[in-house]
Amino acid sequence: MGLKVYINGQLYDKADAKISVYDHGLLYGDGVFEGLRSYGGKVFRLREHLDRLWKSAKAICLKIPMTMDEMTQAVNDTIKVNNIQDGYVRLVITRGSGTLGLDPNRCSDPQVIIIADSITLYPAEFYEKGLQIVTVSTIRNHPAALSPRIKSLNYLNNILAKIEGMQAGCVEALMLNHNGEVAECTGDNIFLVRDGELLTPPVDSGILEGITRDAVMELAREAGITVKEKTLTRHDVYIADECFLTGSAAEVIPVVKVDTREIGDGNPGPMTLDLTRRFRELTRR
Ligand code: PXG
Repeated sequence: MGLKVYINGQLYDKADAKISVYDHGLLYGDGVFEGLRSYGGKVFRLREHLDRLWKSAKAICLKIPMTMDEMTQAVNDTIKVNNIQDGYVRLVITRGSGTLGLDPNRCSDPQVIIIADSITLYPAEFYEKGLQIVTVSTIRNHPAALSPRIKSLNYLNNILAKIEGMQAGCVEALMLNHNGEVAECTGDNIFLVRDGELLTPPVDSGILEGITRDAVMELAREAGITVKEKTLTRHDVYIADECFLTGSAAEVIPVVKVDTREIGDGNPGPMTLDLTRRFRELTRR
């Protein structure tokens, strides 16, 4: 039996799961999404993801045509019919099909799509040895143009940065904001360790408020580590003792080189390894 995709309350075979070419999600990237992980058949921090989804939708004046409880049920049902244990869930809300013009008011109903699939992880080697990343010239969207806090279907900013990173031989890329400060990576938040403290850019630096970022800050505080949301520059990255990234897909992954410069001693650091272990425990318990 093949994969089943949820669209507006119905399940379709993957090959028949289709959306109109007039949907403004396709025509203009007009819509919002979430990427979630499930562990042992249970979605990690589903409520937090739904909160963020609803806020993203509100920010673009898109009304999600169901309640959070209904969405919770739909997500869990979709995971169940697809027999997903450790997997990936993609939630997409599009503006709906409309006319060939920007006006969102001329669109039909928003389309609700839920895909529950398996997940392709970074190779284990990346977690053991750590990633090498580069700072790319593509800056993060100016918050006054399109706030990075909105997880919108318009991801070209991140994709262009990703392409730049890949052309430099890296699977992730560090993005700065319009002030030249450290923001985040293309699909991951960034953390530094310096003098035993955990540092990460504040939301004001123009980043997505990652669910994994929140979880890691909580875990660190529980472990008695001082956590500071602080404006960071590339200088801070270069002099850091440790560096790691967080995201639903990547979880916690060490970074050992940025712009060909070694971070710390060039190996994943002790706090990174400790927080990786704590995060695994949190998700697998
Ligand atoms: N920054 C950006 C720009 C992201 O897109 C994160 C940080 C990490 O946030 P979470 O909430 O996941 O800790 C993201 C998340 C995908 C995919 O399929 C992308 C993300 C997450 C999961 C899957 O590309 N981005």
